[in-house]
Amino acid sequence: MKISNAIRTTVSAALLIATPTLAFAHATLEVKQATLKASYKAVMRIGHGCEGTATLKVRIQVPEGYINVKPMPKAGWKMETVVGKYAKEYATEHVKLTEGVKEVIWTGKLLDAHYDEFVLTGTIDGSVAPNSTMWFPTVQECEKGFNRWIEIPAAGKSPSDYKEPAPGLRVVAPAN
Ligand SMILES: [Cu+2]
Repeated sequence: MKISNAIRTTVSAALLIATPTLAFAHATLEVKQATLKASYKAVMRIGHGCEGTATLKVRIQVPEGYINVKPMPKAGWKMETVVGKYAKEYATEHVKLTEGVKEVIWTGKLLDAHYDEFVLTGTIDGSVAPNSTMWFPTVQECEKGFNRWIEIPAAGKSPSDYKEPAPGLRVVAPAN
C-alpha cells in the first residue's frame, strides 16, 4: 500500500514537471493573457525545429485587433514585415490607424538543440471582445519540413487537443 502510494506520488510529480515542458516544446507565447486597451509584448518561444532539423524561418501572423505592432529586430536574423489594411479603423490616443503590420518573417538559423524567442510589441484595441482568445498562427520553415502552428481549436476543444495548435492569447477587460 505504502509503496504503491509512493509510486503514485512520484508519477504525479513527474507529470507536473512534464506538462509545462511539453507545452514549452511547441511555438507558444510566454505571456498568455493581455488586457484590453493596454500594450502587450508578444514573446514567441520556439522550442524545437522540425523533425530534428534547424529552423530557417519563423513567420508570425498578427491577429486583428492587435494594433500598432512593431517587431523587435534580432541579431543574426533578417526581418521583414507584411503591412496591410486592418478590417476596420482603430482610433488611438493620437491617430486613426487603418493599416499596420499583419505578419512578421524572420530568416536566420536556429538549431533544433537550441531555443530562441521572437518578439513583437503592440496594443490590444478596446474593441476586442473581452474573454476572447486572439490567435497568433506561427509557421516554422526548417532544413527539413515545416511546423505549422495554425490549428485554432473548435468550440469545446482546447489547444492541447491538437498536434500543432496556434499560440493563443486570452484577452481580459481592465480591472476596475
Ligand atoms: Cu512541440
